[in-house]
Amino acid sequence: MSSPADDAVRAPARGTTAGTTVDDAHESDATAATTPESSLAARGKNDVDALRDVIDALVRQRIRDGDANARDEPVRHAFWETQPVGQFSDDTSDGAMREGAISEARDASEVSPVGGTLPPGYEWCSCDMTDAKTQEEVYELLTNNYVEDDDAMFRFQYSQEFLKWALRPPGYHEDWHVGVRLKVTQTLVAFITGVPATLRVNGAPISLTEINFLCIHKKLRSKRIAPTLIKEITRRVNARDVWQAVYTAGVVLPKPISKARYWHRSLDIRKLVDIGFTRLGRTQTMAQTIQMYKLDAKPKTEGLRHMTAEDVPRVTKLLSAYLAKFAVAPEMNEADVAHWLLPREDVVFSYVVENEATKEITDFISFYNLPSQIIHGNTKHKTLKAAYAYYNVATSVSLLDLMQDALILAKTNDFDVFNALNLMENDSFLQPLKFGIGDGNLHYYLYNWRVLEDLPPSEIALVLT
Ligand code: MYA
Repeated sequence: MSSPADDAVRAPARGTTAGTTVDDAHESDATAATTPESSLAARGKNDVDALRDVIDALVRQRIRDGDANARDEPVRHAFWETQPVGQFSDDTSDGAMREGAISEARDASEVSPVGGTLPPGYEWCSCDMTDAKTQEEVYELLTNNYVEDDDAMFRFQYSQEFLKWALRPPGYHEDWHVGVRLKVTQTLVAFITGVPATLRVNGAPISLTEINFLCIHKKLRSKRIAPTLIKEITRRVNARDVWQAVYTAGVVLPKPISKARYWHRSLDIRKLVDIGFTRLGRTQTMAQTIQMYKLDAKPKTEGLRHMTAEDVPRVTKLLSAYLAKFAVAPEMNEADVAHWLLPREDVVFSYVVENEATKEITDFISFYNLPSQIIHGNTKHKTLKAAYAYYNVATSVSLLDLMQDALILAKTNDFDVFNALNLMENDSFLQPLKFGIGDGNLHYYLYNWRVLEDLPPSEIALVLT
């Protein structure tokens, strides 16, 4: 999950927040992002409070942007500077650096069979995600300690069904679901996961792991446990002869291959305003705003229906052909497509358009359900129900028309907001469909794989859960 903060909209997004105002959504100018300044203008605070908010927001923005900082000193990364990842100091201009692995693969049998050293009183475990008690423990840890927005108003709340889906794709390994427990009570206090995948990067297919759900209990923060967790999962992944990884984060680390942005499309504007996720534009009434976001009751695309198991081969074909267009994309076989894209109640929603005459699947819609807990308490609502655009392919209609239907389907399924990254061809529908730009970035990273040139988000076709 995940994109940065202002005072207008806050959504947890892998360590950052996302923001939009209703004004943003209908302005045609892409620079309509909520800025600290614009949020100041829109609020009725006194001058001192307002000024303090602006300064806070600017500081947060600089930190997120890894903009060295105001003193012109490079941000140091005691851990990340020791890892085989692209560094900000890399000079790729003279042809001395090659695209590809940074460190050579070793013999997997040389990998240490024992885990790294933890602080006294803690021990490593593998989390068996088929076990109901373990699922509950992981759920509890994440529900109370995972990604929040900068102002601690919302926190991701992955459901247990979602976690089972995200962590048990074909070929998954239980030992890549790494936990740390308190020895005495066996309480789970930290977590990081990897799942196997194949990612094509600038033409090279790489067998790697997708890393996700890095989480440390709030009481154990800032003790350098994260590097220990990362080294441990690296050891376990290397022991299975895998030497590369892909991951996303809101924070800036050495060194992103791409920077994407979240956009938000209001579906239940009244609730979004109520919970402080969005605020109304200065000149708009609630009635006007509801009208502006109104959607048709039913999708428009002829023949749109739920995806079924029978569609898997044809969806695999359609999706593979589409993903081939992008510089960075997963390679999915039929088993992967069946796992990741068949509908799962309250987890992933998928729809196809089948051509009556040819029986071909021509179009595909998918989004997943990732709610956030409302933790600020100034509302009767407990949960923000958010749909996240996943993989979408349009060939018989425009992507814009197809995504208009996706919004209708999300609304029908009772979602409050529809979120999408500006990946792939998503730019073509974001503004026309009244998405408002978030004010934070989601950075894409590769571990032990150098990419010579940064990629625009339109070249990234990987959506991680
Ligand atoms: S992104 C989601 C991250 N999770 C959250 O935001 C949940 C809430 N936050 C927390 O639980 C903690 O604050 C975390 C840090 C655990 C994030 N990715 O222990 P520390 C570096 C990578 O004192 P804490 C996701 O899940 C930081 O720059 N590194 O810090 C993808 C510093 O290093 P350096 C991060 O706050 C995860 C060091 O940790 C992140 O107590 C991909 C400080 O450690 C971050 N999101 O804990 C992981 N945040 O000094 C990498 C901070 O060098 C996988 N840090 O700057 C790499 C591939 C591994 C496999 C390879 C196989 C070949």
